[in-house]
Amino acid sequence: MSCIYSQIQKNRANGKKMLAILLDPDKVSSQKISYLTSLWHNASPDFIFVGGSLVNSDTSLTIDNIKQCTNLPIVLFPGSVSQLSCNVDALLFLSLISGRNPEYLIGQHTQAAFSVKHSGIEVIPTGYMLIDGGVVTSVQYVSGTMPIPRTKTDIAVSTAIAGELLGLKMLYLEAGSGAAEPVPCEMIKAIRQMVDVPIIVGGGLRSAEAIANAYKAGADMVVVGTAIENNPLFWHEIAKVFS
Ligand code: 1GP
Repeated sequence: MSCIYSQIQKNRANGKKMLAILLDPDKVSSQKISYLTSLWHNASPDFIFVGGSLVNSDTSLTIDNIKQCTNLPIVLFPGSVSQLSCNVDALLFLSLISGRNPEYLIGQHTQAAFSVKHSGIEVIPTGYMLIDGGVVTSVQYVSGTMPIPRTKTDIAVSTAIAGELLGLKMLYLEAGSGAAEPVPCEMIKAIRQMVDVPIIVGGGLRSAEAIANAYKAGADMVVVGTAIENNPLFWHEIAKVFS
């Protein structure tokens, strides 16, 4: 079963740009989920991502709350094995390929392997690349990895190519949640020219213009978290990009 990945590939082939809203279980109450989803009547995101660098709340409970409000596909975007939940449509099996911490390259994956295999959940092996977003983000601190400098496009492209050669099916270019600056468009563009797998871009996207620029540079999907968490009505801004 690879429904979500097939959908992503199909959308990409049709030139349809995709949007995921990231919900961090620590930051969204059931009331907030209900309010957010109530704004999606005329237009909705393509996917809901659930996860965070460090989550103390019950991820499964958040997923249950989301399911009570919407039928949109839910994709787990876990910061660690403790966030594993099988009641989702797909799992981004993330390998932090920009870093050199074995724990996030293979360690957490080994711990999760049996549970994931037995669950039958759709697994999408994804190369996760942390790019300097102008501030020290939670993912940088928690993963203990150094982001790729914003100006080092050559390193980012080499890393992306290596990820694709290793068989990873998507690349997630991440400036980190709440980043001061999103992933540079020149970097997205340069990676787009050299890899064929779908590219997701997230972190620090706070305006319709920034989202449109990421798409224009070659992102197939963008992920928005903080801007929507802070102001759910930002949704109407985002929707304009698609109208
Ligand atoms: C974080 O890319 C996501 O993993 C979303 O980032 O919270 O900055 O939108 P923001």
